[in-house]
Amino acid sequence: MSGRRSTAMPDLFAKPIERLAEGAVILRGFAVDDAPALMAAIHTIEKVAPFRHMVTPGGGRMSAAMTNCGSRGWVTDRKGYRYATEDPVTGKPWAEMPALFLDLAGRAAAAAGFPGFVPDGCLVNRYEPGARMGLHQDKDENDRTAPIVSVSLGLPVTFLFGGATRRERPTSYVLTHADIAVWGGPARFTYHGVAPLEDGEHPLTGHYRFNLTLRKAL
Ligand code: MD3
Ligand code: FE
Repeated sequence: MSGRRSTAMPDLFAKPIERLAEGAVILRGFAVDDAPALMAAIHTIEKVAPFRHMVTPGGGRMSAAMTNCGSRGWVTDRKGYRYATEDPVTGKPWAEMPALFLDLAGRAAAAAGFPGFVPDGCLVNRYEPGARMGLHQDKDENDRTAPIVSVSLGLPVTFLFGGATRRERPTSYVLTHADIAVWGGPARFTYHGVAPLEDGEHPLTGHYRFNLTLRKAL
């Protein structure tokens, strides 16, 4: 026997797992209990390293505002994309990775079939209405075997999941508050992006959507 629950009594609070492709899953509502603490942690992180709109090598201003925590933070400027141990704006290290981020990322990765995930950096994206992210691959990380775990907080957004090449037409999924997505194995280098954020009001985040992407950069 496996615990008190039998097949006669379904778990009304069970959270659905959606499989988009081999190695790509969405864990709906996985972070719901942790969301208030995650938001509090984001506010601590942004006091150390404020949100800013970075510039791409091509000179475009990113519409999502970004900061990082952990020993490696993703940055971009006219010189290129890279991971940095210090914030180029303040010259100081990023805020330490909160224990909750490590724990939640490890639990989500394990639930998706990637046990033992220990991220060393977390990029924090903040979207305001109209902000978007064009189709891209995440390929600045050295550890190509580790998955990426992404946590959505606040306003919902249409997420675009493409293929192994830019030419493949993406499939749309709505990512809503407290959803966690895990991208590993054959899905790790899939092209992806997000459509412009629609205006709205969320009790925890106001007019914003936040996204945490936990990575193993080194
Ligand atoms: C699929 N962020 O920061 S999260 C990013 O909502 C980024 O802020 C988006 O793409 C956001 O790089 C999308 C979903 C996501 C993140 C990483 C992936 C999907 C992914 C890596 C590989 C494949
Ligand atoms: Fe990405």
